[in-house]
Amino acid sequence: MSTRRLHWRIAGVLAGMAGLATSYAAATVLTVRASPLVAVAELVIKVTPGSTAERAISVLGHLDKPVLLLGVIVLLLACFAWAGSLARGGWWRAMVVWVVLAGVGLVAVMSQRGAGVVDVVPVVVGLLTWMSVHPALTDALRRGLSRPDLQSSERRVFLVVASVVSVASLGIAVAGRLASAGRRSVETSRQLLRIPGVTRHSAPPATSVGLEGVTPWQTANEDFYRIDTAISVPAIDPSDWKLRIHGMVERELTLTYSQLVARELTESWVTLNCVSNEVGGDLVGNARWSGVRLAGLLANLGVSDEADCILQTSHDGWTCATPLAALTDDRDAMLAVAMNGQPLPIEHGFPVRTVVPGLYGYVSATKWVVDMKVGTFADSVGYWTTRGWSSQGPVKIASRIDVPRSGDKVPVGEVSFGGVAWRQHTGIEAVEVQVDGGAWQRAELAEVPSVDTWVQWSLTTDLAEGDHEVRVRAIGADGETQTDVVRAPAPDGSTGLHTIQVSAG
Ligand SMILES: Nc1nc2c(c(=O)[nH]1)N[C@H]1C(S)=C(S)[C@@H](COP(=O)(O)O)O[C@H]1N2
Ligand SMILES: [Mo]
Repeated sequence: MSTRRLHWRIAGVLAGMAGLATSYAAATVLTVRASPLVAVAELVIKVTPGSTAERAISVLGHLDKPVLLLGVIVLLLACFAWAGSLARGGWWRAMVVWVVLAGVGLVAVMSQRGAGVVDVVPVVVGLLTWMSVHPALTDALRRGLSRPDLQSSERRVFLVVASVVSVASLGIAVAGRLASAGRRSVETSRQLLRIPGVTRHSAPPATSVGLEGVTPWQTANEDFYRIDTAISVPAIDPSDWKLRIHGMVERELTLTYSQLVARELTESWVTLNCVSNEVGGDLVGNARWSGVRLAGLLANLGVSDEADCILQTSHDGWTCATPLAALTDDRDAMLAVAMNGQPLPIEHGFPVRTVVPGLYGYVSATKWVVDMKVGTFADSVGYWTTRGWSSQGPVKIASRIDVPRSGDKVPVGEVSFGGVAWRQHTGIEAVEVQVDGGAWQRAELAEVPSVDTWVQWSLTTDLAEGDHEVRVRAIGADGETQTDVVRAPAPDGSTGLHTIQVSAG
């Protein structure tokens, strides 16, 4: 191989490594996950047939993951070198390789459980690095293309650029690692944390209607929807956490984490949902929360009779105003410290968040909560309320068809439909299903431990051959029937009936 060819390959490899370094730094600073590279390795595991994976594990023992990661890296280096030599024939040839590699990375990160928009950022950062660093590296080489060999000045420029890129990549990777050291140490203390009184409970069997395809009644932490305005999630060590409760109270209270968890813990199943959820959407989840009831905490503070809300502030400056009544009545509004028997995941508010049954998250469920100011709605305005959302956010009655999926083909004859319905803190009395505008048929309901959770429903009905439209509606324990009037999520929650199309044949 001529030294020139080698130069082109080295340029590809260095550009590739630079992209890996910046995407690693972005991932470690912005997300709670490993870099896209690790996501690719995990994707390989996912798509490997079970028997092959088992054989690999039995041959390699516990080294299976490092070996796999190494394999991915070697393969990538080969791709980088290949992109480098392709660039000789025109810069766009290499671009195709970079874009395809980024596409693989994108598929990998999005196939991770609970992946969101932030997980895309490291992939984009890596791609932009490839697309900008690679031409910079090959600039000097390209000028020498028409001659049999590089001039010494071109060689020098290439070496300088290559060194700068190498050092900068290493520096960026190390800086990312240092910048995220705080969060990694918080994650370590989270994993070591044992909170007395927090128990692990799986869903009571009676909560399931036993129909495959219906969303599990209990949502696993990894599958729980996530909504927040944090670009980089706050990492707060429990030993640094404090909550100040002040405002229209006779006695202010500042609580440390150990003082909080030393109080009596309450555990309850609560379904949380987002006001942005569209009809039929999945921004809703049900977990068992452990925490300290706010009613008990507030009872000792001498809250003023004139107060009607609490303005909550999170560590990252997000705010919401919550009606005082919902925090002091008989419901289990709490400062939650655990979710499904585990200390709160960092992205769900570690170490402490608020959970209020019956209210949308945007007016109640403050993650990383650090401040509560007792006051009035007249002078307390939360983050979303200044952006066109209503100041009050009670959860609206809703229902959803999970199975079959819209567009599915189903057999002629008996077909089972199933899904979930919710009306937190009021409860669901009945769920009804309508086929092709016919009579409303009552579905069967599973059992629920309280009125604060969603309930699974199922209904088996006969379908004739052909296309059908199926709708669902819920009826609350207060007699309210879910409206078919279609309204968008803003300003206080969507309405309308979830409707699907199936074809029997
Ligand atoms: N600190 C903080 N807390 C927040 C938010 C936020 O942006 N920042 N979003 C709220 C909204 S709109 C919802 S729906 C819930 C979502 O909680 P989850 O991400 O644990 O599901 O958190 C609420 N708490
Ligand atoms: Mo939300």
